[in-house]
Amino acid sequence: MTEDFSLAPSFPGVDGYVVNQDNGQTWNRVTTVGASGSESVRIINYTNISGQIDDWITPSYDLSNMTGISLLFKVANARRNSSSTDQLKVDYSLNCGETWQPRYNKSGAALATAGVVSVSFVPNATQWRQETVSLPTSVNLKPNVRFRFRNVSDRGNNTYIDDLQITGTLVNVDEVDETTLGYALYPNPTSAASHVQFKLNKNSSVSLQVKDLTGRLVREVLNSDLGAGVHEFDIPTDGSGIYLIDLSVNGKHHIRRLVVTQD
Ligand SMILES: [Ca+2]
Ligand SMILES: [Ca+2]
Repeated sequence: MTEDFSLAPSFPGVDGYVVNQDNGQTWNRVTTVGASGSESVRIINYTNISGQIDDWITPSYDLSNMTGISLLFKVANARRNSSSTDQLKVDYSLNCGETWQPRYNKSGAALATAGVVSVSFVPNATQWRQETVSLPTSVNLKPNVRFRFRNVSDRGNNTYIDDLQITGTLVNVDEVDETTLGYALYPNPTSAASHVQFKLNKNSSVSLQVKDLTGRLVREVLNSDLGAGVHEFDIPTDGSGIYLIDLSVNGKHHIRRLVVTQD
């Protein structure tokens, strides 16, 4: 998904909002300049009040089918003078903004893309910088992720944001099913019996088979219809070696390797 702010409803977004404590300068969508097209999001620090904090809380994004997630955006900023320290921070929240985790924080020369500009800054095409903010694995597969763009003004010069993008690896349906399934195999490695646990959200046709590495059936533990809920089965030992524990739910196979070490 990419947001180029070309359409008016894109900012602050359907369930996004702006926090502007002093009711003065704050984040706004502009239609006069952008890294893409002629639209972007801007805060005018040039006439802002030093120390003021303004937040844009983005809409919530459904990342329940994505892993290895990064937030990308383009930024443009100039310093009013060589001591200006306007700041841009980006945080994320997995609980609708109850708590925020910091992920990006630049100010002064590190934030600037155009050096020192003594008039109210408007970027040209070469004065945008691509930013890539990688997100931790705790964000993977989360259905409700918000970002907070926080401007802390030093009454320096203007900051612009454009081309907000969330990238990652789309996981296939099987993997999402597997997360729901909560397929656990423990202990592993084991010297004795092992256990399989999983959860069904509806009545399902289930088989549980122990196979060797060539895929040959060693033992069938289960082959029946099971109801919704958590199920647990013992896997008896069949001697030292590596086994494939094949849990099939309604024809979809979920395979784990089990290492057995016996004296
Ligand atoms: Ca403000
Ligand atoms: Ca744009």
